[in-house]
Formats: sequence, structure tokens, C-alpha cells
Amino acid sequence: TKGVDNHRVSSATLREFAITENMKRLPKYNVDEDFRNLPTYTTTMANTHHNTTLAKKTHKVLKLDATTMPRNQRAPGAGGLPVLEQRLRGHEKEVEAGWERSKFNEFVSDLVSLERSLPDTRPVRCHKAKILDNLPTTSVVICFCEEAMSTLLRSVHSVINRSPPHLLKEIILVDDASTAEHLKEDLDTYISRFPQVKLLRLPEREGLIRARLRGAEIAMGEVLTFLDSHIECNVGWLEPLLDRIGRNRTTVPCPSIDRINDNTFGYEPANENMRGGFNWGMKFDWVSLPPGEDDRRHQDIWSQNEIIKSPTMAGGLFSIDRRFFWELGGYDPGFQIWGAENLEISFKIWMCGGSLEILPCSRVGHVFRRANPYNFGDAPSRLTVFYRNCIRLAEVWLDEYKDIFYSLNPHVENEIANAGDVSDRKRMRKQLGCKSFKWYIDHVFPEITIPDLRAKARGEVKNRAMALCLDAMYGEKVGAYFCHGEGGQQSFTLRMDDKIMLRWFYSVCLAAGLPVKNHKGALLLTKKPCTAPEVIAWNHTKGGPFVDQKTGKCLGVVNLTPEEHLVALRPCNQQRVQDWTFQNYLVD
Ligand code: UD2
Ligand code: MN
Repeated sequence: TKGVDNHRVSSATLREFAITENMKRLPKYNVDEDFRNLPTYTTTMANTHHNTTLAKKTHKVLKLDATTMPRNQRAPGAGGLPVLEQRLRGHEKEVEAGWERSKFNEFVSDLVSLERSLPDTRPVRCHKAKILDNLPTTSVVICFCEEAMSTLLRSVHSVINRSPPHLLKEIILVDDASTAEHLKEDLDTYISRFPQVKLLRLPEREGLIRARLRGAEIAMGEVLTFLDSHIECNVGWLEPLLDRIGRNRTTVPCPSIDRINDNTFGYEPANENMRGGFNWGMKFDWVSLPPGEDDRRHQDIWSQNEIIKSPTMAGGLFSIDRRFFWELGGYDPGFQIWGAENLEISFKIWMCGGSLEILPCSRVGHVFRRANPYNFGDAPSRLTVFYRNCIRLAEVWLDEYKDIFYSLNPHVENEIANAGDVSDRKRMRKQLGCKSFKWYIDHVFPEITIPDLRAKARGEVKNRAMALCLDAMYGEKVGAYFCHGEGGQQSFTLRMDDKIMLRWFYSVCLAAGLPVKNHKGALLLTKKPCTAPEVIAWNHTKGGPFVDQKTGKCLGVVNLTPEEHLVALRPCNQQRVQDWTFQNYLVD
């Protein structure tokens, strides 16, 4: 057990070092008392006499770690508690500026210690998890673009403080051409004292996918561990990940992702009964565990550290054998900025001989943001970038299933010409001899709905006379807005049963709602499950009005204010303002 001793000594030394440096160099960022005078990281010998074949190789048990106990209860955010509102009083301007810059509450993040304690969110059963004695080493790759200093440094500190040093080969920070001043000399100075932290500055903006590739290219650990730049690794996070790869190099484990509240920085445990899925808009989705997986998981605790087999990963946080990553061809370097790489690697892992898992005994917190603090390069919008990446993904990996993606997202087709050449990636897939996408659906994600592609029309629904598009909006109402051409809330399906459905995966349809004040005979449209009695079946011919089969009324726009246009059932007026055109008509 040389490794354990090793770890004990250097872990404590490093921690002290981090604290001293931290306090000396950047007084603006806080370190509370949490990490002072801690008992050393505890690993103990487990019962070595299980008569399983694994028992020979495994004898370590992780104890719940003392680093999770808040030392200074009053330090903001200590123990993962939310920072109280009263701390913001009198700082409204700074708070607002922080949100503007980072798209989370940066002012609050700056108040929280870079080395705060966290609640141990692992299920208690994880006490019993057995970890291989001989774990592979890892390089941790963290890419960042315009990240706030405090979240970036807290990510780094949490990796250093909560990873056994002999397993942490290095931390590679990849600066994706950030322009923010604080990420220049200040950052250099701060990290220059951590021998295990390397900083790779990219001269030009590459986007997160190529930035990760650049980091992975220089990595020397046996395993690559990718993390976002606004995370906090929790106690014992690393060992279970490396353990899974140590047992099988084609296993790709992800930690369970806890939530760091973007406003209060409170640390909130993840829902344990979810795994990764996706929908036909090629978006990652959390889905509940199918019953079989739930049972299997609870029976396998002893031999398998309670793992959840997952069809996909969220994308940001996972470990993978370095050679296996390159054998799979890494990421598609044609992916720009953000998106789709998470599904690419998920599909590839399963289809090309590996497997993907979520480990509830490995916990990492992540700040989920509602917007991005960085720009999207020359692309017209975040969505355009995403669609182009999705096209590459669909063309290379989806086989005949790509038709589902295109038919349900007709607006995407405008971008096909801009998505670049994928013949290299196709060749690579062939050389790898990967299984079909049908195999993946049948064996890995049979729960996904394969939608009925038959429909009368699909896509944007345009009112030419008013230059407006039907817009599902959020909430109850349905409106008409300028046409943004990006699908989403402006994408509809005219089903074979003549109902208009929102996009395709919601099974929500347009229905008659409440009367409109001051507009005689008008009923506002609303949204209901497609089977509800209020749902309207329409008579419609290409470019003409939508006529309610029951009442004979027409779909029309109600201008409540010059900006707010809602749609309603109104008496038909035979005027062009009641004519609508679907983007694609599929039957004549
Ligand atoms: C999720 C993933 C993220 C990635 C993304 C899809 C989690 C927790 N996060 O979105 O890792 O898989 O889905 O692509 O699963 N970055 C750059 N250069 C850029 C843009 C971003 O280096 O041009 C960095 C950014 O600073 C961050 C990371 O890449 O550290 C991921 O970006 P994000 O946090 O904006 O993505 P997120 O969490 O919304
Ligand atoms: Mn993120």
C-alpha cells in the first residue's frame, strides 16, 4: 500500500501550500478555515476476506472524508450552503455587473472560499465500494473561455485538494483565447506555484471541442479526465472513475453531476435516478432509469461500485483511457465552439466497443448557466453553430435515423451546406468497424420514441401578409412573432389527424382557450395534450386559412399591443391576414 502512504504525506503538504499561496497572492479571493488542521485524508484497509475473485486486487475502502466538514461555519458558502441574500445588500451594481460578465452570480462566487468544504453527497452505500489498489494516473483537462477567476480557481483547488496526488499526473488548463484581463498575468502568477498545473494558451479561438483536443494531445496521464471550468470536485470523486477504467479500459465513467446554484452557489445534490438520453433535436436530456437498470444497479453494489449504464453523457465531465480516446478518433475537429460533441462521443463509445456509465459514488458540482459568457465567433448565433455540429453528427453516426432528425427539424437543412466536409469522419468510422446506429438504439437506448414521420406538413408556419410566424412561446399562450428561422418554438407539425403539434416531442397540440376581451367571438389559442377535447382539428390547404372543423372559425392574430401578437380562433374574414403557409408540405 505504498500509494496510500504517499498520498497521505503529499496531500497534506500540497493543501497547506495551496492555502498559503492563495492568501498571499490574491487577497480578493477568500480562503476560509476549512482546510486548516485537518486530519489527513483517510483511506483504511477493508475486510480483505470476501471470497470473490476481485477481493485479491481490491482492499481499499474510502471513508467519508473529513474535508467535507465546515470548519468556519460562518464563511460564505461554507459546507456548500447558499450565500445569504443579505451579503449582497449595498452591492447591487457589482452583483449586476457580475451576472452580465459571467452569466452566474460572480459576486457571490467571489465571496465563497476557493477551498470551501462541501456536503458529502455520495449515497451512504459508497462506503462499501471497493477500489482497485493499482489505479491508473490521470491528466485533468479543463478548457475555459472568459471564465470568472473565482470559479476557475475553485475548480483547480478542488481538483488538487480532493485528488490523491499520486494519481493526478497534471492539470492542463486550456485558455481558449479568452480576452478577459484577469485571465492573463494574474492567472499565470497564481498557478505558477502549482507544479502540477500547466496552462496552454491557444492563440486563436478554437471552441471547446478543439480546445479539449489540444489539451488531450499534450496530456501524459494514462487516463484523460475532462472537466468544465466552473466545477467543484467533491470528496473521493476521482478514485471510482479511475477504478472503472482500471478494470476495463473501454469503460467511460462520468461522475454524478451535482448542481452549484448559479445565484447562491449553494451545493445541491443531483437526482440519483437519472441517466443520459437524447431527443431527436439532438439535444442531451436527463431521463429516468428504466426499471431493469434500477434493479441491476442495486444488486451490483458489491461487485460494481453501483454504476448506472448510460446511453449518453452530458458532455463536460468524464474520464476516458487516453489511448482509447484516440483510438476512437477523439472528437470531430470540425465541431465549432459548443455542442454535439457529447452525443458524438457517447454514440461512438457504445457503437465502437466501449460502454458509458454514471457513478453515483463520484460527485462533482457544476454551475449550470442559462447563457454563455463567451461569443460564438463569426456564426450568426449559438443555434446555428449547434445545428451545423448536429449535421456533422447525424451524417457520420445516425445512418438511416438521420431522416428523423432532418424531418423533425426542417430549419436545420438550411445549414447543411455550411456544415463542412465529413468524409474523413465517415472513413474513420468504417475503419473502426463500429456497429450501426440501429444496434445502439435497440441495445442501449430502446426507451427512445421513434416518432411517426408521417405528417401533412411541418416546420415554420408563416403569415405572409403580416410577416409573422406562429410561435409557441413559453407558458399558456400562443403568439405570432417575427420569423427567426431557427425552428424551436416556431416549429410545428400538422399531423395526419389534422391537429397542430408543437415541434414533435412534446405531444402537445394547439387548443381553444379563453375568450379575448374586446374582441368579439375570439378565443385565445392555448396548449393541451394532443388527446384533450379542446384540441382543434383544422381544415387547411397550402397557403390558405386554418379552419376549425368544429366551429368553422379561423386562425387569426389578435394585436393586444403593438408588440404583443397572440393567436386566436376568430370569425373567418376571407382576407390574406388569415392565410398561413407551412414551411414543408408533405402531402398534396
Ligand atoms: C454542456 C457540458 C459542456 C459541453 C456542452 C456541449 C456539462 C456539465 N457541460 O454545456 O462540457 O459538453 O454541454 O458542448 O456537461 N469553453 C471553451 N471554449 C468555448 C466555449 C466554451 O473553452 O468556445 C469552455 C467553457 O469555459 C467551459 C466548457 O468549455 O469550461 C463548457 O462550456 P459551457 O460551460 O458553456 O457548457 P455547458 O456546461 O453549458
Ligand atoms: Mn459548464
